[in-house]
Amino acid sequence: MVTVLSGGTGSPKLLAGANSVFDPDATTVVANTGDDVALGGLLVCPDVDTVLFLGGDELDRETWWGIAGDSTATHDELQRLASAAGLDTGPTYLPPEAQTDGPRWARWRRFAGYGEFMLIGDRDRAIHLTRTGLLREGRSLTAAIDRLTDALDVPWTVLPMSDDPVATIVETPDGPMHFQSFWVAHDAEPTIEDVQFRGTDDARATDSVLDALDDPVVVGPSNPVTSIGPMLAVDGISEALEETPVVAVSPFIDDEVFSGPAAELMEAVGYEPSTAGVAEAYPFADAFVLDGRDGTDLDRPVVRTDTAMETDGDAARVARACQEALEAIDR
Ligand code: FO1
Ligand code: CA
Repeated sequence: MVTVLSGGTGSPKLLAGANSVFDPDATTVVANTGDDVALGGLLVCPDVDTVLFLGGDELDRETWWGIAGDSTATHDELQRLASAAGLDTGPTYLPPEAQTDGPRWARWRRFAGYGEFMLIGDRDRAIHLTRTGLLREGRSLTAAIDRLTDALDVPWTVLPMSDDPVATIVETPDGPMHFQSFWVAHDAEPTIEDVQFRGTDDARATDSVLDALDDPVVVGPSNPVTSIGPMLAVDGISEALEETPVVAVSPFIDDEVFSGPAAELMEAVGYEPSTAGVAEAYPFADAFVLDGRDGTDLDRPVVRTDTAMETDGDAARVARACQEALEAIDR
């Protein structure tokens, strides 16, 4: 049994080749929901969905989000109508005080305005409609995602980190921005002053997540701040990670990041943007998988391999290194 903590790109890339190493029937993926966004009354869960589409063999592997070959007729028509009607196409992030009414699942991540600042494909939208319908009927996010996992024939168990709403907010000189606003609408350009996880005061890990964290854990090469950070801020998760063997794959080679804004985000919250900083951010990790070119000396066991993942074969190699590192952990 193994549990993989996953954000939107690094860990899904690892999962893409992991099935030859970790039996999918015995693999649970706990996905970040800090990036989730309520758009047009629908809950979009990007990191969960990347894992679902990957597992269901539907993922667009160019972007690592959305469904391959999806059409965009509804999105295009929404944009056309909004601008023809002279409506606000946003993104207009509602202030926190305006986020306490309405359904709890939408809290902290609701946007006003018509049109859509994120491109939602037609088949992708069917996922959001189904998920949101299940939530409106009163099911938990965990239960809704369980239905989608079945529908898409995903080989792993996929769990959201929490059933409670959490939103990653990036503080910038232009004010606080929801992560999707920062990432998609502002192209990750604003200076990052700080990162907050709104909602974590009241967010708890589900029993399913706590059960999954009884098994050995692999933290994929995700962004430690915005992919793994929200999980660590949810009550119960850090505590559970202290108690179980954990191996983490660094998303850096020394101080060179593989992709994305991890370096800027880590600096903003006070970590060195490097493998050493990742080790500091993960005090619960018992071993690390580092790239062969990474010269960082760590105080914990290290397995080195080529951690660049272009193909599923590369991912299988990194998964084998994770397994070797888990075996090296002295229990
Ligand atoms: N990323 C973009 O850069 N532009 C988009 O328009 C966009 C739409 C989108 C729709 C659904 C979805 O699940 C993901 C989407 N993403 C888009 C990716 C998303 O911003 C990222 O996957 C993450 O949240 C980072 O982990
Ligand atoms: Ca541990």
